[in-house]
Amino acid sequence: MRKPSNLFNFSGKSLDLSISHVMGILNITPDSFSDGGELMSDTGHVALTKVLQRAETMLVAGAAILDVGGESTRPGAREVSSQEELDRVLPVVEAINNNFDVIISVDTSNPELISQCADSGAGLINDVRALSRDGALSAASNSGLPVCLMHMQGTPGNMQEAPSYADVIDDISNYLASRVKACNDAGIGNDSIILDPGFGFGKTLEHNLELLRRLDELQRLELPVLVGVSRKRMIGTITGREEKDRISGSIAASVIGVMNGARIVRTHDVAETVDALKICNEVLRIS
Ligand code: 7PJ
Repeated sequence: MRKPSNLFNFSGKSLDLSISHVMGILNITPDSFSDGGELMSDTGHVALTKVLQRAETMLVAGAAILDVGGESTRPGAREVSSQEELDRVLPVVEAINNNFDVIISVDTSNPELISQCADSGAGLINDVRALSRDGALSAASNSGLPVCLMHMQGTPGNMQEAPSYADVIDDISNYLASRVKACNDAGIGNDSIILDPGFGFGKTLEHNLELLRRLDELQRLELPVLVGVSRKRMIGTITGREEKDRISGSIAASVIGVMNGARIVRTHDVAETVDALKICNEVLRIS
């Protein structure tokens, strides 16, 4: 029996979240975790032609969403000014929107960018700080866009120093529930919220593994779940591989995430992940 479809509306473009989908990562930064600098020119400007080529490759490979980010959350990364982030991200969102029919997610915590990205064609605000910056909630609410709320313990600068939880799932779901409430109070309804436990953001390897093992418990919040494990340190620690060689490990973790309820997988490696999720989707189709 087929599961009933479950359409989620990304600013006019809908996606059936009864099955899983791939979100391709487009980092417009000189210093991101694993692909920093690839989409910038030698002079530090956005290389739009390269971005559009990468976007097209991801779309042909089956990405449903493209996630555009201009701030590196790598521990110790240089902070970008608000204007610098806008200058990196908005032209890319506009160019993708003008050239392709795809849901564009903007990976940002910056209220200014949150306010402006809808006009450029964004369909989702993806905030690793769960709209906690001053002005972010109201900016998101005013934009009318759906949001992805991610859990992080600490800040990118200190989050890996000594992460600690009473119970990793309870603590994260309590935090996410409090952010959902804050969104609701600001006028963002549950039909516009996606949740993400934030793999690697203030978590030890053991925390990340327990999170993956027990991810289905996040279903208690009754909202779609997104996971991002792509090429992260947890994959490198287990496999002993450098970032570019973590594709198989990342896919294994993503598949576990989807089998435990995740419906969007954020990844650098779209083609490989799309194939893996096709298997998951067929297996999950029979209920
Ligand atoms: C995530 C993200 C994640 C969501 C980054 C990296 C670090 N957004 N942005 N979830 N990670 N929603 O790609 O390794 O896990 S930046």
